[in-house]
Order: sequence, then C-alpha cells, then structure tokens
Amino acid sequence: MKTTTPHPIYLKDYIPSDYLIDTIDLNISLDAENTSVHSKLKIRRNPLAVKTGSSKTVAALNLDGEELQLQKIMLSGKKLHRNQYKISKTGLTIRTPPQRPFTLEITASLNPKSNKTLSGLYLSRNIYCTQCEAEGFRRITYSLDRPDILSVYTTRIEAITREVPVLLSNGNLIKKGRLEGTNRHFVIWNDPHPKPSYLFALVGGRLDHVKDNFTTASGRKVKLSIYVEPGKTDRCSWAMQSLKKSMRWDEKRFGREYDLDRFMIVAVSDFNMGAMENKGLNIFNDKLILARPDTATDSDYTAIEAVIAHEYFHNWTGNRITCRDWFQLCLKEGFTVFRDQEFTADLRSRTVQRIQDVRMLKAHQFPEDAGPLAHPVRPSSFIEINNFYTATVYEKGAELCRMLLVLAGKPGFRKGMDLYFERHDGEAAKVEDFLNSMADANNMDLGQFMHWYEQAGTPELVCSFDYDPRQKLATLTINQISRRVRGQKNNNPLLIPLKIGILGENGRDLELILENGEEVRDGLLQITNRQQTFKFINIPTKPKLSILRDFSAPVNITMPRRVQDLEFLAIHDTNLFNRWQAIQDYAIDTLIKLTTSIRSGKRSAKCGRYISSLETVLSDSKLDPAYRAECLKLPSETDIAREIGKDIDPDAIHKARQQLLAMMGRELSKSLLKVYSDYEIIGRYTPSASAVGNRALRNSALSLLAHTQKTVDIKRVEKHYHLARNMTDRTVALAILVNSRAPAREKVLNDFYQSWKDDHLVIDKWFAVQATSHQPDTFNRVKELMDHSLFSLKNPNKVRALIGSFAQSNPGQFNRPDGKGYELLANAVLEIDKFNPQIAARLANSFRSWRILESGRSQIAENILKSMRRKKRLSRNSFEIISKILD
Ligand code: B3K
Ligand code: ZN
Repeated sequence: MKTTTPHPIYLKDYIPSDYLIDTIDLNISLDAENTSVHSKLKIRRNPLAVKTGSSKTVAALNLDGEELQLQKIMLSGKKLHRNQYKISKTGLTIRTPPQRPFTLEITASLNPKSNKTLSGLYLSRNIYCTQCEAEGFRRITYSLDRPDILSVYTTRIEAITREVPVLLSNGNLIKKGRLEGTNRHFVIWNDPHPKPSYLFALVGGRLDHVKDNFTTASGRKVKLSIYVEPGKTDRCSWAMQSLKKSMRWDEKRFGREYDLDRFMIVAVSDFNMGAMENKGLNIFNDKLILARPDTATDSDYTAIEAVIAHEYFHNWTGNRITCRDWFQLCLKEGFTVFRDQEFTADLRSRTVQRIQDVRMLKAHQFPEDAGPLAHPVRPSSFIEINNFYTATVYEKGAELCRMLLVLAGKPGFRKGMDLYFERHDGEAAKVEDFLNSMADANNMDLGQFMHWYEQAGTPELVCSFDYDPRQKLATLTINQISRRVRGQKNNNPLLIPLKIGILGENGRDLELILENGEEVRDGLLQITNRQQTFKFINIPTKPKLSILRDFSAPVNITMPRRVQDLEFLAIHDTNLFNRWQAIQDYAIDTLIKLTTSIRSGKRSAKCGRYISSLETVLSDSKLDPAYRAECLKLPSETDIAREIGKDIDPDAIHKARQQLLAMMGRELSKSLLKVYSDYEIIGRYTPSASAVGNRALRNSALSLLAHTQKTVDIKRVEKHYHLARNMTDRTVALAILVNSRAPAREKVLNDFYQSWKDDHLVIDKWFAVQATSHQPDTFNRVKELMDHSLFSLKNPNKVRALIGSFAQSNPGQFNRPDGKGYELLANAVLEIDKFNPQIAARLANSFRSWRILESGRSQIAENILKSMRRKKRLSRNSFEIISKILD
C-alpha cells in the first residue's frame, strides 16, 4: 500500500546491476502459515556495472524482499552483525560487501496462507503455488529480483508427505526421498538453464496427473505431465494434445526444440491471469487446462490450445532470450502472442484467426491507445509494472511483429529470428537487439520502424481514391496523421506496410502498375511519409479500392465511402478478410444511423441493403461456416461507441443494435432456418476447426432467429438447451434465454445451477451469463450474486465472471444513467484493492472510456473516480490507473 504519492521509474534511468548472482540454492520447508526459506546466493561484482564514486568505494548490495521475516544472515560462512546490514519493508541492504565473489546465506519465513495478492508463494485451494512475474520472487526470498540477473537454481523442497505428496520446481528432478524418522519427504530440482527470478516456480500439494511423452526433432525424449486437483484427470486430454501440437509446430515453423527432460503444467484455481511460463513448470489458471465436452465450450477449447501454445513458445521467446528490463516486456509478450496467433492460423483457419485477432485488437487495444492509458508498445515509464501487461504490449506488440513479417516476407522473417537466437540466446535482450537481427538478416533499414515501439496512439491514414476515365488512371493519396499523446515528445511518421487491392467492375483484382511501369507486388505499398500519392495505370473502368487488406498495419483508415462501395466489397472482395471488414463497416454505418434516429426520437428505422448483402454470405455454402459465422456477428455495443467517439448514449446504442438484430432475424429467417437444420452435428463432440465452425454458424442462426421474439423461435432455443450434448450448445441457449423475458428464463438458470453448483469453473459461466444479460434486472442480480455462497472476491475468476463481465461486456446495464453500475464497480475495486491490487487495478480499467460518455454519465463517473483517488490506502497499482484515467 502506498503511503506517499508513488513515483514513476524511467527506461532512460536503466543501469546494470552492481552485482550478479550466479547460483541460487533454495531449501524450502513448506508450511501453510510458516514456510521457511533458506537461500544460498553466489554473488560477484558485475563487470558491466557502471562505476560511481572512487574506485575504492564498494557499492552496497540492495536485495529486494517483501513480507518476509528475516531470521538469519551469513556472509561467506560468517554471521553478519546487525550494523552490517539494513532491513526495510522493501528489502535488505548489505552495506559493504566484499570485492571478491562471496556467498550469502539467508533464512527467512513467510505466510502463504495469508497471501491473497496471489503473487509470491500462496495457497490455492490447499495447493502451494508461486507466481513470480513480475516481482513476486522478492516475496519468497531476498534477491536481486530483476530480469537481467540470470542464475542457476537448485531447489530443495520438503513437506509433510501425507499433506503435500507432490513437490515440484523448475528443471530436472535430481533426488527425492523420505526424511527418516519423520512424517516428511523432500525433493531436489535443478534447472541447468540460467534464468531470471521471475521464471522461478514451486508447487506442492495433493495433485493427480496425466503423463505423456514427446520426442523432439533431434531425438530428445521429454516427459510431459499435467497436474490437476484430484479427480480431474479426465479433463486433461485436450491440454495434453495441445501441448504436443505446440511442441511440434515450433520445431517445424521456427526450428525451436524443447531443452529439458521434463515439461510440466500445473492447474490451480486462484490465479491472477491466464497462465505463467515458468521454466519447465508452467502454472495455469485451471480454466485454461480443464476441458470436457460437457464442461467446456468451443471457445474454452480454442483458448486452451492457444494459451498452452503461448506459454510453451515462451520457452524460447522469453525464457531462453529474456528481457533486459520490464520496459522490454513486448520483446517476449508481443512476440509470443504473434507466435501463438500464427500457430492457431496454421492449425485452424488463417482468415478466421485474423478476423478474431483484429476484432480483439480493436476492442481492447484501440480504445487503450485512444484514451488516458495510452502508452507505447515499449513504455518509457511506469509506476507499477503489473499495470503494463496490456493490450498495447501484447496485441499491438504482436502486430508489430506481423508487420515485420509482411515487410521481410516469411523466409526473411525466419532468417531474422534465427539470427536473433544466434546472437542473444542465454541473454537478457532489448527491443533494439530484435530489430537489429531482423534488419541485418534481411538487409533492411528498420530505423523508422523503431518509432512504432516508442510512439503511442493509433496512426490514422486519411485516404482519397480518384479515377480519371480519360487517362485510365486511379490515384490513391494517403495522409499519415498521428495523434498527439500527452507526455510524448516525438511524433514521427511511421513506416506502414499497406496492402491494397483494386477491383474492377466484375469484382476481379486488377494488376497494380505504377506510372513508372513498376508492378506493386502482393499489393503491398510502403508508407513512410506524411503524404504519399500512388498512381495506378491501365485501369479500364471506375474501380473499387480494397484497402488495408488482412489488416496489414494497426492503423485507422479514414476515407469517404459510399454504402454502395461497402455493399460491393461485402459481396465481391476477393480478400476474405476485407470482405468481412466491409461487412463490419457496413454494419457500423447502419448502426450509427439507427442510433442517431433513436436519439432524435424517430420511430421508423431503415437498414438499407445491409441485410441483403449478408444474405449472400450466409447462403454461400462454398464459404467456410466459421467465416460465415464471423460475418453474421454484429459489431459489439462497445465497437459502435468507439466508432461514434463522443457523447455516447449507451441506451440508444443498445436499442439500435437490438433493433437491427431483430430485423436480421426476420429478414433472414428462411436462410437461418436452413442453416440451423443443415449444420446439426450428429456424431461425437470434437473441437476441430470444422466442427467448431459448424456449431458457431448454427448457433448464430439460432440466436438471430430468437431476436424475433416469436414463440416458435424461443421454444426452439429451449429445446436446444435441453437437447444440448455439449457445453457450447448449452451456454448459447442459456445466454439467449437469460437475455429474454421468456418464461423459461428462471427455469433454465436454475437447472444449470443445480447441475453444476459443485463445479467451480462451470458455475463461473452461470455468473457471467447473468452479469451480461440485457434485461433491466441485471444490476440487482449482480448485487445479489455478489453475496452468493459460491461467489468470492478472493478468486479472480469469480471476480472476472461476475463483476468483470458486468463492467466490461454489458455497456447497456453497467452505464445506468443513475450511476449505480459505477458505484458497484468502484466499491468492488476498493475492496479488492485491500488484498489483491493487481486484480483491483485491472477492474478499475473498466472506467477508462468515461470521457466519451454523454455529460450526465461522465459527470457521475468522474465524481466516483475522484473519490476513489482520494482514498488513503490505495495500492500503487490502482493509484496509477485511477489517476491516469482522471488526468
Ligand atoms: N507472462 C505471464 C504474465 C505475467 C503477468 C504478471 N502480472 C503470462 C503470459 O503472458 O504468458
Ligand atoms: Zn506471454
């Protein structure tokens, strides 16, 4: 908790550590309330340390440590006197350490049971587990808890055998045994790969596991295990399959093999985020491991596959080459997100994956970049690093890697990546190291590209496209505009790869020949200046422009577009991503018009030919069902608000969207009914791409039909719920009914509850579905559910399912004009902040777009935020978010 106003730290102030720790030997005796940790650190002066003062002065050694009870400290075998060190709330200082290498032995104790921050060592449903990234290791023992200190760890753990039969840590198992004459046992693990402290992990508890093997391309045999709570091994097979697919894919696509004898995954239920890539011992939120057709939905299955891949891929991008400092976080996170996106694209559908990634980027990263929390992909300062695990670092970071792929081509990108590993394996690197490898391997100049990492804000390309029939010339003019972001000095034009296509009358792609006769290969233009003009010759008739194909850069396009053009592209664009984009743009255009007419009190609403253009996609059986399902999804209410940009009335947006959905249900009913009956899957459940796609299409048909509110359509949903043979179909039907006033609403909610009340993961779906209901009783329900015996503010999954869903996925109900939604959120944030600042700060993020709301709501939100900021014992995490949101 902060006592004074916390200060930011700056990238420009980075200095190497004065000391290095070559080895860390830990001896940990587990106990719920009094765990003892003995550590032996081999320390030496860092040859790269920046010399300060006279050459005779020896720098003090400042070790990080929090919430630890120091018991004993010895330096090279001798007990240290009280005046030789200083202890504080944040660490331990050895005033004058020896010049020569020395060992430091420290014994300290800690209380895992009372640790509700879920950082450091804690208990999750009686399982001991750790979370060290970013700065949790300092809550386990005193150390140099920074990513550029790489040490070899040997970890001995002991505990009461009956209570804690399984004891795990990173690396290879060296020894295990019983402690004679006691009821205790021990294990010793050694991780031969030097690693930063944030990758340390330990697990202890009563756990079952499933085993498998993997033989790497070069013949190394790896033992794979997934550990779960007793009785849950029947939900691990998808996770295991996903792991093996990831290991093979990384070998094939990027030539990266696994490097230890074991790879272990442990699933725990109290976890601040999705998962953690600790070396050889990944720890996961159990939501992202456990799956059975009756308990997990298609989205759960695909998320499990992607996150297992993500954490596994970190073994190279993150663990083998780690970050020099936390400002370089995108070096491992953006890069690894890019890698997991590519994995899913290779395994499933590339177009559908791109659509989903772009939808996510626009939903989370674009608003972040447009609002008060905007920061560069490589931030230049922060107060609390845990606040910077953001959509910008992750998702925009991934987009930057993707642009490099577009610029260098697939083989070029691979060459760059290989060079990066050749140069930096085993090191703590910087963004520059990555870019230099890419540039050198491809003989490219990426100087201008570096600005992408340093400048916040989504660039805008203001475009115009003209045609001169006499000269058969099409002219594309592009103005690159960057928003001024507060506190940011530089605002340079960026290097933007812009993929385009020009379509002729018949919808076919025309050759792109520039005035000088040069052909534009793959439709790729490079934008480098503030203004650029491209003239294309031999264009026989008035063409249509398909711009930013495959979303080749994370930018906004502004250009006058007639609905006829959108309609044309929605039906004809040969680039399927852009065809989807045109459908989205057409929908947004329609929804904005509907919203405006609702606000101005007009009754009749029209939606032009948007619905008939959808019909052509819906009934085209040559198109992948998963793709068609994506096209049928309307932009969310938050997407519409983002496009409108100011003076937002969430009620009007909600009504407009509901109106359009009802129109779609009515006008498309014939095709929807056909889809519903054609795409029923009879056989066994599988989460394969095609089965997931078929279910998605069929379920969106079910949902659109239900928007008509006709009894027959609602009855169909009830039947769908009761006949469902998997959780995907069941939750889709449940959500439709909970969103309706159908008499069956309470009955199915109760049925679901009775069936799953003993399953903490499935019951989260029950919380979430109620929190996202559009019905006006939602606020009261959420309030009531917060007191439900199965709800707990201490469990992050519960908080996300109920409060997170309400605040982030239900704008209509959360933004109640009376401000009660805001109050509920503020109280929850303040309560959670007392014991878990990371989760509290994340939740506080939900307020970030308050300024774009209409004045009544924004005034209430502002007052509430101000009163939150005034609270005395606010954590550094929440303080940073709330004060930036208000600035
Ligand atoms: N590296 C972790 C995230 C750690 C978050 C710390 N607050 C999971 C991941 O991105 O792979
Ligand atoms: Zn990651």
